[in-house]
Amino acid sequence: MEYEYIRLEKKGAAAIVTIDRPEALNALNLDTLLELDHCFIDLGEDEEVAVVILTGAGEKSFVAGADISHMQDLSVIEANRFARFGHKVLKTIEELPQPVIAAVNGFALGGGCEIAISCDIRYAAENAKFGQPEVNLGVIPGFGGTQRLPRLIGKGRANELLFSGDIIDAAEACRIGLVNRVFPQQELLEKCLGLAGRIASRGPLAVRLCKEAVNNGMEMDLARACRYEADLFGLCFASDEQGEGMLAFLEKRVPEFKKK
Ligand code: CO8
Repeated sequence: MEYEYIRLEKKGAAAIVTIDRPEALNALNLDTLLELDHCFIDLGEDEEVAVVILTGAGEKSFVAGADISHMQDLSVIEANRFARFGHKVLKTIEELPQPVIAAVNGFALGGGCEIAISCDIRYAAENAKFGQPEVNLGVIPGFGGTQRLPRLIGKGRANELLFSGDIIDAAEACRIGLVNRVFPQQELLEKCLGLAGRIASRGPLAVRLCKEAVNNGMEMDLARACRYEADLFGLCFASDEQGEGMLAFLEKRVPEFKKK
């Protein structure tokens, strides 16, 4: 499929998806969401891709939210449908078999903050800004902000951002656990690619099972989640990967993992 609002590029084992609507600070309209959905479904099937990096075009904005001009005249039914489709796309990203790193290179507001939160790891540029300003528009977040944000940073801190619509800088976002690390803008992609490279060199099945264990386990009570982890741990022993990883350790060499 030819994309109009996103770009897909591959660098080694990493795929870089860039949301590319700089004229609207990369705001998410329906077509952009449709393209993201299609692209991430394809990437999930792509055995050559070990890690995906999601970023925005330019140096000013990651994603400045859902497209307000698209939402302005929606009916109740259409708004509900738009929000549901947004949820579907973010779920596709969240449940992608491979890890997804958000390279937050500027504004991550509203739907932009929500799409970053649907990724597994967030690295931010020093100029990045985060917030859920929907209450300024007379609406609530519709792409999971009231749900994923409190799960990520805790209810009290999430409520403060959600009720006030305050915008916070990258350092504050890092302090409250909304982003993992902050880098100068020029280093952001390189740092994300560095992390992607380290992840890609590890046991590919083990990395995927870690993601499944964390995501699914967090929806269970601790006892069930630990049993689930034990099941996945056992599953590792059905793969060549565990044999090679442990043998390499005992032979004091770097393991040579096959692609998934
Ligand atoms: N939607 C559409 N266009 C946008 C958006 C947006 N979210 N953000 C920026 N733009 C456009 C501007 O309209 C402007 O276009 P033009 O040049 O044609 O006037 C262009 O991008 C540049 O923006 P600014 O001139 O405003 O740039 P500034 O540097 O002055 O300001 C800001 C940057 C602070 C990011 C400012 O643009 C802003 O406040 N944007 C809106 C941020 C926002 O409120 N985001 C949340 C949107 S709501 C949302 O995401 C809900 C998600 C769930 C939806 C559920 C479905 C029903």
